[in-house]
Amino acid sequence: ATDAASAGIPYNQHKAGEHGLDHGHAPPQGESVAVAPEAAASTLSEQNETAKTGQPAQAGVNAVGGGLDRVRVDSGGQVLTTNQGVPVADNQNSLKAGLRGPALLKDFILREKITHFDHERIPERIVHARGSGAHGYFECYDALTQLTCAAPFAAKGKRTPVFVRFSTVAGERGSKDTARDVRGFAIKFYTDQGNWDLVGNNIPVFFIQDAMKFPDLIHAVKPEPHHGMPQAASAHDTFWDFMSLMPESTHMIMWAMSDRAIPRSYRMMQGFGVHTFRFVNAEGESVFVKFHFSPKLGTHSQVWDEAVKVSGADPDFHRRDLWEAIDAGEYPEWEMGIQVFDQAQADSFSFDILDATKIIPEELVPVTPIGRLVLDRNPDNFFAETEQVAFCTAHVVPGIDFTNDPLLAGRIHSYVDTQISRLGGPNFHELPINAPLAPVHNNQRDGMHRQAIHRGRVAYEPNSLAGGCPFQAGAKMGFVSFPEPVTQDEVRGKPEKFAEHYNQATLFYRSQSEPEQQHIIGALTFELSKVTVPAVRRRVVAGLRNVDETLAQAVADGLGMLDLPDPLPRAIEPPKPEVEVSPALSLLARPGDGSVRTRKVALLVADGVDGGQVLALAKALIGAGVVVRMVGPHLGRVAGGGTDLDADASLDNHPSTVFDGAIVVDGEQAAAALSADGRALEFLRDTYRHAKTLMAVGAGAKVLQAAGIDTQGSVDGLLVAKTHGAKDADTFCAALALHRHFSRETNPPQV
Ligand code: HDD
Repeated sequence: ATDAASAGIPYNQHKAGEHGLDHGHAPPQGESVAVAPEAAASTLSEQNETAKTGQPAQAGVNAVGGGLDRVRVDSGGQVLTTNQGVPVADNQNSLKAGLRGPALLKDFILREKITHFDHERIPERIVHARGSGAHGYFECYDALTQLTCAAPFAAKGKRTPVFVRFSTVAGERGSKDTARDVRGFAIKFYTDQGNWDLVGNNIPVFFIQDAMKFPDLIHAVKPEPHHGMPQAASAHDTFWDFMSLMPESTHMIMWAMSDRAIPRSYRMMQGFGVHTFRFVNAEGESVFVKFHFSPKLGTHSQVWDEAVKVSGADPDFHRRDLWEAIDAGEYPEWEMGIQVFDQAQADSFSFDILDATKIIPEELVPVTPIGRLVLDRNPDNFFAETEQVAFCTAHVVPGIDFTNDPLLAGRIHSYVDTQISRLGGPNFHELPINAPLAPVHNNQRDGMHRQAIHRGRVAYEPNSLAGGCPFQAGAKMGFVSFPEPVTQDEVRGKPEKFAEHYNQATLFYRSQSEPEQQHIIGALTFELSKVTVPAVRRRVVAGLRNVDETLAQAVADGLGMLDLPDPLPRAIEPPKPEVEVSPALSLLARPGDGSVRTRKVALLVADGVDGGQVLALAKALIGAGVVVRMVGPHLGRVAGGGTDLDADASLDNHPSTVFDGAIVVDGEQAAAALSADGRALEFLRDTYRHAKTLMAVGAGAKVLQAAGIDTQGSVDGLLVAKTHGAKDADTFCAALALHRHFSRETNPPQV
């Protein structure tokens, strides 16, 4: 070997061949190759997507980018090095005593590489482990200085950079996106007065009233400890056992069993701060405030059967959806709104505003729009940003303050605490994604992984040796807690109004549309059907009787219960609720802006399809902002009667569940081929069953018929045209904009 080396011959002449070095596929040694920026930045599918929605991604336009630039690493044109910056000559082979001899301990290059790899993983979040994030900004509509001195609301048009992370709660880091679960909606505002974290959910209430019960709640919903099942699911005994014994969870259960818990997209769900917070203005005056975020695209959900199937077809469904939309320049946007009320109003409500299991109906306190939240940049690196971002409810800024909500109190402790073990020490605020844009000056020192290099010999205050710096900001500039008077005895207990658990569960259920109510019944029936202990099922149904008798009866019927259990005893006589029905609680209240942008549509193709028709439809749909895929029996060329097509998805790799609608165009031969293909039939059946828009042109209708779909009658969202017309795409888009056609649903499904 030594001879070969000195003669300039590679140690293993065949190794290079394996790596393709002699096929011209690999970059030359010792140099870099220029990579086009698009190729470096995007995956093929993203480029494809971008091309399809017709808008290029805007690169790097984000204010937080400035702060992060300092730590961004771009290896283009750079030589490979160790962590000490030593250039590495050979990244293929470890150092050995002879080609077939033992590896050497002194191979610091191998050891550094393996050691680092061995420690790549950090503990996942104890809850909300699975999530996806993006950068953006909040833009204030008008100054809110009369209500708050918080920096984001200081001036009309003011923009504050944000990082937002969406998540599921129960599943582990690698679990599916489409589990039935609450979604986290956590926003880090990098304000010029420091970071404000609003750590909310897509549901405005919570399961429990007091942080004391949080570990119990999470232990009940997480996989059962003896066998570690089920993953990312609440449909199991321990969850429902706990729920049935905690009547305060009833309201939240209604939301969690509704379509809210299976959103179509993170971009199509609401966000809520959940707790009552305080706004405090420069004069020290305070009002109560609840935070709301409403998506511009409207609130839309999946149906359960679809969510189950998507979890197999694309476990990253929501992550991909968010990434691709932002990458395509289709920036998701929410309108931020507030409910503002004072102490006198709070005292007058039949419920307690410190109780996180209660909403304040919009009929009592309307939501006032105050700005917009826009996400316009994907992270550069998932781990560095989305995984390491640390949201803490304790992070508030002057102008925002807490209330005495006992759930919030526990949270103020928990989030900072959890980051210390998750991110390895108390300096997690120095990680670039967590570092405020506002300067940080204090006398906290040292700890694991300290980045800042503090100068001088003074690390205490008061001091004279450093001129008294850093000095106290004082009440004019600094954070001052709202001086809420406290006069009572220390007790463990709850206020009286906390004992009423059913009024708002009833309000929620009765405010849903008929299909939404059916979905809640279906979800409860499904979840409880997975519960193996009959007494637990009965106890849940007993609780439901306090919500709505027809709901309880329908669930009992679905579970094959012969008789209804007695209703659970109530702790107090329910007060008369202020509001009996609140239309705002239905998802249908927010249909969105009527646009079909970023909706995904499949054009089913096979040899013999009318290629000209496919292209005309595709062009018109893309023009409307739809993301179009040609789905064939296989990828690649499809004979299209003079206009050949290039199928960019297959019936195997893109089942119907990843689309919002489907079209089968004309072409006898193609229709025959698709009618004989079980995958195509399943595709259409699922599209129909999941209440999505479905169109057939000419012979395409035969494929629908072969799938058992009646094309004769008039069915919502089922469009059948004898011949292709110029208006087809418009008709399809009008139906697509409605998202779903629930009038088609039957129990059990007929298709
Ligand atoms: Fe929590 C994470 C939302 C109650 C303790 N929570 C976490 C995240 C969200 C929420 C969105 C993920 C943040 C991210 O993306 O990194 N949590 C809520 C909401 C609650 C709530 C809306 C009720 C209104 N949480 C709650 C309580 C406690 C916690 C009562 C404990 C007493 N939550 C945590 C935590 C987590 C967390 C253990 C896990 C990872 C993390 O904080 O950073 O501290």
